[in-house]
Amino acid sequence: MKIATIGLGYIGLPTAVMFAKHGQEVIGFDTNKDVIASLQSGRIHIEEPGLQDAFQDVLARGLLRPVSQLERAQTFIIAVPTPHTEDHSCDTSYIRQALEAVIPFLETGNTIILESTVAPKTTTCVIQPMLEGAGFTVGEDVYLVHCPERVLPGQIMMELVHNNRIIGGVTPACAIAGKAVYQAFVKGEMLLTDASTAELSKLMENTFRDTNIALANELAKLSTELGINSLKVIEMANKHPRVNIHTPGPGVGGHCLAVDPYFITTAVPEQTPLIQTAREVNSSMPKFIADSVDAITNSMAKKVVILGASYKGNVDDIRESPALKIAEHLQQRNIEVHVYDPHVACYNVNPEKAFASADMAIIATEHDDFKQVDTSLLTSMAHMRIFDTKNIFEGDHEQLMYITLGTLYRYTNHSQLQS
Ligand code: SAJ
Repeated sequence: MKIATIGLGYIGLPTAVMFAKHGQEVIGFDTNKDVIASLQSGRIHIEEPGLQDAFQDVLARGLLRPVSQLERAQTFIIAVPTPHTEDHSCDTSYIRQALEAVIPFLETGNTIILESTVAPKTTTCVIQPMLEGAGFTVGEDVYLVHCPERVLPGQIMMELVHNNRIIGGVTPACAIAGKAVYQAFVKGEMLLTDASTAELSKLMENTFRDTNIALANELAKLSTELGINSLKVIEMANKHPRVNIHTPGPGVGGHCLAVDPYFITTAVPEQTPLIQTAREVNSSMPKFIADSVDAITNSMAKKVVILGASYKGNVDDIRESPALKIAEHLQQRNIEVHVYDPHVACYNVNPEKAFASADMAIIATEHDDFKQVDTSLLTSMAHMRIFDTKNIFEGDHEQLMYITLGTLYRYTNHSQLQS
């Protein structure tokens, strides 16, 4: 089978590699010429464990060709970004452009798969009319499927193979065509359904997580006011066999949890008060962290080092990162802020400079690198304080003031956090 993947980002590239690794002829297309040039020279442009080696192998064997000009293929997989517009609704411009690029190469019998996360009904109300406008009858001439990606950055290569896969066909024949494509490597269950159910299932998975994290973040705030350790509360409550409260933190970032719930709320605003409130709670966390810095230091902090720029641990992705929002809040208070992140090139600054004379270090991202901090860096600080919003620090120092979201109440007067 010849497969063309359109969009070679965090999802499209690993997907292309995986098909090639399983013996399919794959072309990878991207409109970004720098990405194609880098891939053609053998270098991937994103950080993902295991991807570079797998990519080099299929490139060398001629199974995957990065191209800047599309060609005919049997299957076209669209994995381009679906950013949110100013009002947070789903911006379909990249998927529409991708489909326009595909249409001239389409032939009877081809399968078009949309992997990008989209608002409910996008496949049938946006994509299907474009194909029909080009003269194809979906379900007869060509097969249209929404097959949302569900992999977790950091373990994409494993999850692509082993996760269950939702295969949403516009017609039952489309779903069967989609299954035939993914059975090249998917070992998880393949769940055949219609396209709209697939779209909303994907959105609700991330909305479930976002809402649960909002509950944990609200718990962290209310426990700080009550003088109770929220992390201990979660530990206790989660011993119940049917309870799984997620973990509080500096907010929710990335291009999934912080974005997908809005695709639902903007589609049906009247019916989504809970989802909207959860988003507000999570979006309030960077300011809560900045307020906490003021409360802990009696608004005396002049310099703060933020450990981590990416939205989660051990990845280089800074999209919607709460760490960078904390930095903005602190800067607005005239605090000198240094963001240090060894995983993100533009924040891989000199740690000595970042720590020197700092009044506090905030662990905002759970990189393994931050489980320990060199004693020389700690002792170079003006005040040896670590505010560990991720509860990962394993080091110690007799002069260290170590604060988590669970123990924050010991270091603050709650009235300072009520703004
Ligand atoms: N976070 C918390 N507390 C938690 C868990 C996460 O504050 O208990 C924060 C993280 O720090 C991060 C954000 O939430 O800022 C999102 O992280 P994540 O690890 O939950 O998820 P993503 O965005 O990297 O990946 C999610 C996954 N979705 C689910 O687990 C339902 C992944 O499977 C999806 O493929 C991905 O979204 C996507 O592309 O939609």
